[in-house]
Amino acid sequence: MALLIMIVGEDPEPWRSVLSRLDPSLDIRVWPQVGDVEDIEFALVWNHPRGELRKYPNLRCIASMGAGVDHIIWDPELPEGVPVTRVVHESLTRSMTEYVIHAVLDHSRDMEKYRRDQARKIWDPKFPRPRKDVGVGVMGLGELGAATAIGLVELGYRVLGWSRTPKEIMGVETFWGMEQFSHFLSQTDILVCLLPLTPQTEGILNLETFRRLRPGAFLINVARGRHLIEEDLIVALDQGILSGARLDVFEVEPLPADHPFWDHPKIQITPHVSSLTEPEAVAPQILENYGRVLRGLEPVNQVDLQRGY
Ligand code: NDP
Ligand code: OXD
Repeated sequence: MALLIMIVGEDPEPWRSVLSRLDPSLDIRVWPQVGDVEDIEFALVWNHPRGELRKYPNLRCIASMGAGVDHIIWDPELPEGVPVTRVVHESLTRSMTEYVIHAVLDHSRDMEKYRRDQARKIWDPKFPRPRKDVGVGVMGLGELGAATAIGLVELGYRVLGWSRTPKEIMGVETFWGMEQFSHFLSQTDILVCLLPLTPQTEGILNLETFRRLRPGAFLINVARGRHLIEEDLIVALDQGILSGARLDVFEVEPLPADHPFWDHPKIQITPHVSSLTEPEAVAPQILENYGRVLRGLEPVNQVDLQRGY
C-alpha cells in the first residue's frame, strides 16, 4: 500500500518531505515514478492529467491539495465510487480573508486613485465613502466566504452574502438561489466571488451579472478563472459598468504573456496567491485521512460528487 503524490505545475517535493518526516514508515511515490500501480491506495493530487487516476485499480481516496476540487471532478474519466476530499484549514481561511479584506480596503479607500495621483504628482485628498454605505457582496458562504463576510462585517461594511441554500450569519444580509441573485447584486458595490466551480457557477461573472450591480462596481475574483467570462469583463470595464477588478485566478494559468488583462489599466493581477496551501500545516489532515482509509473509515472533508463541491 502506498500514497501517491501527483502534483502537476507545482513542486511536489515539500509535500514528500513533510509527509515522510511526519511518518517515516510511509511508502510514498511521486508521480510519474509510480512503480506498481496496484500499490496505490491514496492519491494527493493537483491538476492531474485527465484519465490518469483510472490507472490505479486499488485507489480508495483522491485528496485535493487545495480547497477546490474542480481540477479533480471535471475529469471526465474520474474513477467511479472513489471518495474525493478537499482541504479545510484555518490557515487557508485566514489567508483568504486577509487577501479579500486587503482588496476591499484598497478599493474603498481609493488607493488606486492615489497611486495614479502619485504618478502625476497630484495632491488631491478625498473623503472615502462611509463603510456602512459600501455594499460588499460575497458569492459563496462556505468555509472561505462565510469567514470573509464576517471579517468585512467587523470592519463596518454593509455585507451581503449569496449561497445556494439559506444561511444565517450575524451581521450579513443573506440571499440564496437564482431567484434572489438579482436582488443581491442590485445592492452590491464590491462583488467578491468565492464560489466553487460547478456547471451552475461556470461563467456566472458575465455582462448580465455586471449590469445588475450598482453602477461602477468593483469585482474581486478569488475563486476560479472559469467563473468569469473574460471578454465580458473587458467590455464592462471599458463601458464603465465596472470601475475595476482584482483577479487572482484565470482561465489559463499562468496567465499568458499576451493576455489583454496584463496591460488593462483597471485590472490588478495576482498569481493565484490569495490562499496558498501550506504543506506543513495541511499534511497532518492528509495523513489522518490516509490512516482512516486504511482502517476502512470514511475520510473527512469529503465532497459531494453530485453537487460538485
Ligand atoms: P465551500 O464548499 O465551503 O463553499 C462553497 C459555497 O458556495 C457554499 O456556500 C455554497 O452554497 C456556495 N455555492 C455553491 N454552488 C452555488 C450556486 N450554484 N449558487 C449559489 N451558491 C453556491 O468552498 P470554500 O469556501 O472552501 O471554497 C470556495 C472556492 O474558493 C473553492 O472551490 C476554490 O475554487 C476557491 N479557492 C481559491 C483559492 C485561491 O487561492 N484563489 C484558495 C482556496 C479556494 P451552500 O452553502 O448553500 O451549499
Ligand atoms: C485551492 C486553491 O483550491 O489554491 O485551494 O485554489
